[in-house]
Amino acid sequence: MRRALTALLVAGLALVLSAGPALAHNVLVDSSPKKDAQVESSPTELKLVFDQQVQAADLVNTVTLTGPGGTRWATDKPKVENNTVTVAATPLGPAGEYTIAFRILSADGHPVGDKLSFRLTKDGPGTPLSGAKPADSATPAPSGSEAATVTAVAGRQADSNGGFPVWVWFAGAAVLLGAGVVIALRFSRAPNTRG
Ligand SMILES: [Cu+2]
Repeated sequence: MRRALTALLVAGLALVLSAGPALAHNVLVDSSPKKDAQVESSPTELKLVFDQQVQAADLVNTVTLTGPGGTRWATDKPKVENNTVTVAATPLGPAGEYTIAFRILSADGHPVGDKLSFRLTKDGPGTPLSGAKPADSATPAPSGSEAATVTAVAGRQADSNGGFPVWVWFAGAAVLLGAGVVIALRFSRAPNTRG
């Protein structure tokens, strides 16, 4: 019985430890355009490279592009390949700062989001998404608030769909381990009480 108890403890420990490496969030390690890069012409695709595999999750994975004055620029659905997320982009417009905002499903099952900017140094031929208006104009920007709502909704979805929080793993492991110990003790004591 002591052997069984030991095996159980080892199994429980292994469960907790094996979950360990996967608990780290993905971190952005490279991109194209690079962070704070100056580009003369519009990139045809935006690329984000992470330190770990990105999970293919259409509901969570989003990449948006915001241009000068808060204009929104069309980006395609993100494509996930191992550690890399790419999105096709339309030609950009006025020179200025463009910000890539992303949200991806991390290897550990958590949504991870961040943003980075690059600078377009020459005007491009593109136009922003139809209906998009500068967010800093005097009139409220419907596209901006819509986008904010979409992001908030996506965030909420991501929170509810984004895998188990860390504490669930630990709580689950603790409960399993505790139940196992109780059962093991009960079995190991049974012969003594009878005899
Ligand atoms: Cu996490």
